Amino acid sequence: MKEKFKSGFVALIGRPNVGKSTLMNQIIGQKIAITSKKPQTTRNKIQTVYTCDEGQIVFLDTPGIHKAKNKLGEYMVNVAEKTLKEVDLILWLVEPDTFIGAGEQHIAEQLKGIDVPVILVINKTDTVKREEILTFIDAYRKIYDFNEIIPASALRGQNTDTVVEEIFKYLPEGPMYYDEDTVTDQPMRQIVAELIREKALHALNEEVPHGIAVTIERMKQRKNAEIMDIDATIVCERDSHKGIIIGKKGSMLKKIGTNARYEIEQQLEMKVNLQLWVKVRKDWRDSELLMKNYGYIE
Ligand code: GDP
Ligand code: MG
Ligand code: K
Repeated sequence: MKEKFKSGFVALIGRPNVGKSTLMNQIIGQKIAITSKKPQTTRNKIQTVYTCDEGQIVFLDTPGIHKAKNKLGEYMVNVAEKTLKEVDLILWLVEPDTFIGAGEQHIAEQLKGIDVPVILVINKTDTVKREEILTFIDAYRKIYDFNEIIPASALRGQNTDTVVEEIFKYLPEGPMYYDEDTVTDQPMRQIVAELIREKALHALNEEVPHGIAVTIERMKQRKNAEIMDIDATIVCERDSHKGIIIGKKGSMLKKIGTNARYEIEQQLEMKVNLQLWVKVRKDWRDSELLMKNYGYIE
């Protein structure tokens, strides 16, 4: 007899850059959450949905839990903390290391007050020696009584199927929250904006770190044609940043646009005509009003 359908919400937590988005993309098999070498790439709570015969997992890609430095930081911490209490399971990603920093200790302390199963994934095990992995497991065992500890490589897809299996072990019987074709509840516009932001972060150097946002002014398919016209604006904090983003004779903006267009075309499966603009909004990260405009506050 077939077992009952299981379902639930899983919060992905962990320090910026540990590979949360990569793991989610690997499991879902499609690029939704953007990834980059720079920390704090994911600003929004992105829901991705994994459905199979056994059930359905709704992932919440929570921004990193860290100390807030400004309004945007505060918002991200709040989202993360609230999410933890409402989910069916917490999936905590860490780097393979025996040194457990104050940040991890802080998370472990927080988890002790929450009555939700916690699975620890020690990610990036492709970067360490096999025999070292046990020492990392032992170190993490000491700070929290995890339900499971799984070494994995999100990048290489090693043990990511085990992660999925173990999650199902802890999920309750439940309904199908989303139909089986759904992989995200993020509107396509937002995915497009995030892809452009990702390409900008990749192309720009440290001089323009996280002070950029992307807004989509227009996204419209041409009548009777497989062509999408997109007008988007990269918003930055300083005139000097604007110069860097545009580059010599527009070369940087062109590079960002070309890379973004290529990937948007893959996502939308149609030709894309992308027009990029750059605008300066001073201190937008500290302004609640501007954050509302850019979709970071509901
Ligand atoms: P997030 O901030 O936690 O969402 O981290 P990302 O998913 O954006 O990943 C940050 C960086 O780590 C990217 O450059 C990824 O390619 C890289 N990364 C993620 N998972 C792995 C892994 O298993 N092994 C290695 N070597 N790199 C990884
Ligand atoms: Mg991320
Ligand atoms: K707990």
